[in-house]
Amino acid sequence: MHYHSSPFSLPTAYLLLGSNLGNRAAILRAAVQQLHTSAGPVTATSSLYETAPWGLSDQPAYLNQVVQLDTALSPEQLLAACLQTEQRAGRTRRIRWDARTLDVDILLYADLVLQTPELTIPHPRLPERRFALVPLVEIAADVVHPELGSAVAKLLAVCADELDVEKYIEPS
Ligand code: A4P
Ligand code: MG
Repeated sequence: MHYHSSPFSLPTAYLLLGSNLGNRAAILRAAVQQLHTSAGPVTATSSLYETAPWGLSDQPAYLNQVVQLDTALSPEQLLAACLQTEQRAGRTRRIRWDARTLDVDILLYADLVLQTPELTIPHPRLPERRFALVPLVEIAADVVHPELGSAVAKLLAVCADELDVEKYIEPS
């Protein structure tokens, strides 16, 4: 398969990490370490952001972070690595959009557009969510959304989401 990356470089993927249960910052830190080992070298991480819950509002605030990595895994293998990292953080699935110790979603995978029952890339709700766009733009403002043909900074500029997204300062 060919992903239009340069001949000697691995595809670059962007993952969104989210946690709203437990020691959220520690859970995200451990997840970045694990993904570095299981999915490929992490080449950039955004700040942590504290974000108001989107979808089901009656739940605690999230911490969200975007991670950039170079990966030798296929999209399906990368999803498996994401799910394994969630499981190690003690994720239990109850209802959609419910509180969770860790959620790891694939936002972008090089310039791939893919839709299967298990996996949609780019993440279908990325353009509607400031909690994903703000950290993504912090580290990769010029990356182009391959379906919409716009830089992610442009998607953020026109995003109608008004929920709070604030940089998170860890209590010392
Ligand atoms: N799946 C399909 N495409 C992808 C992809 N690009 N990346 C499938 C990851 N997974 C993908 O996910 C269900 C299945 O989606 C996966 O097994 C995979 O096969 P899930 O994590 O079990 O379910 P979920 O997360 O509860 O549901 P959903 O619809 O994926 O929710 P979202 O869109 O992930 O939203 N508010 C704030 N502030 N911050 C958040 O991080 N997150 C959510 C979850 C809701 N509200 C939030 C946040
Ligand atoms: Mg998910």
